[in-house]
Amino acid sequence: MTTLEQRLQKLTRARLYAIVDTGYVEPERVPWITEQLVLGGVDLIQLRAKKLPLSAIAELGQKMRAAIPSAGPIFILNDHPELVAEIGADGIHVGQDDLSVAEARAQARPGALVGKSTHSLDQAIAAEKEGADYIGVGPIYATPTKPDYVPVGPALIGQVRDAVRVPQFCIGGINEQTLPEVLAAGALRVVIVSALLQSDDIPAYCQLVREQLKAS
Ligand code: TZP
Ligand code: MG
Repeated sequence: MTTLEQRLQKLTRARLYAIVDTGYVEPERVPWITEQLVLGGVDLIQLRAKKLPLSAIAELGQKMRAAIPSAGPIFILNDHPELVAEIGADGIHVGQDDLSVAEARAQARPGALVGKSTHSLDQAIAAEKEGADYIGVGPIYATPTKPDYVPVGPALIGQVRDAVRVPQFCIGGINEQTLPEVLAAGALRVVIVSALLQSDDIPAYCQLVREQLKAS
């Protein structure tokens, strides 16, 4: 059994977070993409399926669980805490307009991690106070993956790092070209979505990014 404590330890060491977003990946390809991310050595993998019915999300989640070794990456589900137990996810991720951290924790299985998206310094501080185990901070740059959001810019990274103790994952428009600026701004941990999912060689791309993260 993986406990919350063990998951939190893994989370503290984590640097690279990948999201399997069904806006980029057809459901049939989700298991293969997940295997590629595991091979690449990412630390967290999230399932983000904004437009699929709950039954399809549950099915995809179970397939992803089967592809992610329990000693491997942390497996997070976006948005549906009530499915966390059924798919065997390690945690749940909620946004500003979703359930509170406490509600998400209560609905997910015991020991589940809860992450929360934040888009400003105030939201980052509030998410930590609310009890989030980690926060996402972004979008750092404009991104087609979340087109309606105004980018916060890299300057927010250092402000959040100074104000918040929970792990901060910077997200939005991050790729091998923008990563140096993100790291220079003080980021320790990043989420990469489209650049990873659209790469021709996902394990090699993970390796490249992990080397950049390690060198910082
Ligand atoms: N939340 C803030 S930005 C973002 C999410 C889910 C999308 C990031 O995607 P990409 O493709 O890495 O810019
Ligand atoms: Mg959400």
